[in-house]
Amino acid sequence: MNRETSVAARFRYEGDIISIKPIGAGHINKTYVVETTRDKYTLQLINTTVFTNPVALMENIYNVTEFLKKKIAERGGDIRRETLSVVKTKDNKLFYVDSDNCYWRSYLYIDDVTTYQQPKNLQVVRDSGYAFGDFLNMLSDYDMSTLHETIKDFHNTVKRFRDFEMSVKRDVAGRVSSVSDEINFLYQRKADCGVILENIKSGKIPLRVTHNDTKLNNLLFDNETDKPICILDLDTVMPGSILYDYGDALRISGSSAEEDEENLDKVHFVTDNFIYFTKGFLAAVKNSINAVELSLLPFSIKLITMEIGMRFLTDYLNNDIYFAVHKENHNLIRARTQFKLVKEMEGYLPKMNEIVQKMGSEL
Ligand code: GN1
Ligand code: MG
Repeated sequence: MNRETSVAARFRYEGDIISIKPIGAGHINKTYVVETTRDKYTLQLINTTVFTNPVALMENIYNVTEFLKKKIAERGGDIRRETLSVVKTKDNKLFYVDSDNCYWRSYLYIDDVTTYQQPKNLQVVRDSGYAFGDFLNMLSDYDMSTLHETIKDFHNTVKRFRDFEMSVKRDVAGRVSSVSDEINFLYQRKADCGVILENIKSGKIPLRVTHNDTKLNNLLFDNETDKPICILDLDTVMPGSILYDYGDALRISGSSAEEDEENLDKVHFVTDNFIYFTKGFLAAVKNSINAVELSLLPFSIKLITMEIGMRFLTDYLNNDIYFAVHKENHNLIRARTQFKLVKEMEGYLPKMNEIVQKMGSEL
């Protein structure tokens, strides 16, 4: 019996296991789909280098998904398809720890769905804006004091900058001299890092329960309706700003190319996508967003794109120890696409601010 098969046997699955196949495009956890004679399940190996407290992590996910199920049931939705459902182990635990001290978890598999690495049209962009906003609404009355912080300072851009500076100083992989343009690019924008944090500190931006990893491919689209039905990857659901969710989503949904496109001539920030996503997002959060949040929407796209680019560059300098890499210079390639987007966003910022102000006045 191979490793995954013996792990799968520990979970409360209906029927006999037929196959276990790797799926997914995440950079952190390893994911498999398990097919049995009766059903399908997702089996995941939790990356405990990244999530150092998998017990707290699973507690968060279980509590949040149970909460979401209640909300979904109240509005007449399908609780098996509209949120993740944790499948417990045979001894009633939220995870299984194997003999190598690796942590595994499982969910019901949601079938007949599609994920997009890139939005295929403007309707998908708008619908995803609504879906991420709706997720924030559903969790707006979740007691955030009960959430564990699964990764400390996850969107603390100032701290991320310090980590970046440290990686430049240490230069463990001897790569610093070859990326001086990218390093300077970030130094020139150091002052941006504290903007959202300062507004949170002064109370102008409220903390809310946020997703914190709103990549388009974390959204499942129903094959029948082509509408988003479920948000995945709840590992980083924590107190945060809605600007993180909005900005991170447009980092991907606003780009003309994939995150690791090597030809930078193909990488552009698409302003139509910005408009459609924002329309969808604001339709969902119009009753809760405040004026400061609204005014910082365009800036947040730039800031989060810069932050993730900075994390890719930092990992490149640290010898690729955090994000899974699949080719040479993968993290550097990813960093460069992010910086290309940041540059274009900067050119569009005045216009984007104008558009958002207009949309805000029409809410
Ligand atoms: C990681 O897990 P995945 O691949 O959806 C990362 C995000 C980054 C993203 C960049 C826990 O997301 O923060 O934005 O890669 N997740 C974690 O693509 O670090
Ligand atoms: Mg993730």
